[in-house]
Amino acid sequence: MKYSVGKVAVFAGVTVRTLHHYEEIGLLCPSDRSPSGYRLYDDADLERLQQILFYRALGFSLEDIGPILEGEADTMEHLRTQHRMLLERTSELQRMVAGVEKAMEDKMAGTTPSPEQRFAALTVTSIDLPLERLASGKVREIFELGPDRLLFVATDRISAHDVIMTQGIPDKGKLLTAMSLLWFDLLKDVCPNHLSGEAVPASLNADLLAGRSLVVRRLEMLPVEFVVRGYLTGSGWKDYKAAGAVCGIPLPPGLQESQQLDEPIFTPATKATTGHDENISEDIAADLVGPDVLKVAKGYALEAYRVAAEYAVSRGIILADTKFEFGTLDGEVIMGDEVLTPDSSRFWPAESWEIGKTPPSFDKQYLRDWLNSTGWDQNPPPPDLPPDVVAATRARYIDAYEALTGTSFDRYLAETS
Ligand code: Q0Z
Repeated sequence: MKYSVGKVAVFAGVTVRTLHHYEEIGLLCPSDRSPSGYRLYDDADLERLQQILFYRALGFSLEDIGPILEGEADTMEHLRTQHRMLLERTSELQRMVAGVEKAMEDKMAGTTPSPEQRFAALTVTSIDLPLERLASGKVREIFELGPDRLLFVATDRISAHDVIMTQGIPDKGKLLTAMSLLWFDLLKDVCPNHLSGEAVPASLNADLLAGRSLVVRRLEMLPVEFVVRGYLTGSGWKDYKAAGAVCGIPLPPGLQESQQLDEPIFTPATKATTGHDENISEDIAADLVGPDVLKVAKGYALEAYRVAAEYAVSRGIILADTKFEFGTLDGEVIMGDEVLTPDSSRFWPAESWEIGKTPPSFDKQYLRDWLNSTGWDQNPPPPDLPPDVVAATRARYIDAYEALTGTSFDRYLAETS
């Protein structure tokens, strides 16, 4: 099989520009041209690219990778550097070991992995940094940079039915980070946010973090989720069916599932450390964070929802509901965490919205449908995701990003890596 430069870029999660650059510096020259002169990469080229990306992920410079691949990395200095880097990144190596073992199996069985399988090991599902870990979630990790700065990192992990899948979705963390940045920018006149605007310290391994990490101000987080709902779905629909109200807010009778509410409502929830968040009344939320802080954060959340939903609808997307998190710093209420990502919000393609039905999840429906088809009982361990499920899910995240931003994800990659 021969692959065009565009295909290879998508498979490997690099830009076409990067591939051209590798060719210019003589690191990776595609073996063939199509009759019309386009570059064509064969499996030997992909194998070399795979090795280049492994070494790059390990922090080697492009100048060093050529000689390493040609087998000339035998100076003591080289070895010392390698030794230090390998020790620093044990978990990353374990991931790569699994990838190499799979490649060896394929070689011995005489099978050629699909491009998707070949590059699956480049997905970032664990982050190991020489920093204290402040928190570790299903998808995100927070590290301490200093007394008043944190490093907020989005991995490529994905969960379904509250279980983290063994395989990640390549670039998912970058896509979610890009979306958060778009919204923080759009909401900058609504409320202050935790972005510090500072670059990730150069001493950290930039390749793994590029495009998926943010330096943020350390806040005193409020123990309440600031959920805003414009449509009746999920736990809001469940509570309404049971009690005719959500978080103590009575709603008119006769509403149907997925129906738009007359006005968006603020429906606070507690952050459960295990299991699911629990909807609470505004009075209980006021007890937890104080009435003055609650009033400010609630106002920010409702206005942020309004601005975001208006923007989304202009791009053909319904923002059904979303969850904000706030913290305080020197008495000021500040928006933190990730904002308006598919992990914290329900986005519906406007054309798939139908009153009385649950629209399919923009990002995870393909994965959920596949998981259901396997008969998995939703307890760990989850089944291994086949490459087509990973690829289809990645495509949905890219669709969501491109629909929301109107810009190509390739461009974001080129600008952040
Ligand atoms: C947010 C969380 C997790 C992701 C702590 N700016 C901030 N200052 C202080 N604390 C936080 C933030 Cl964003 C903070 N979380 C929630 C946990 C992964 C987000 F494990 N925890």
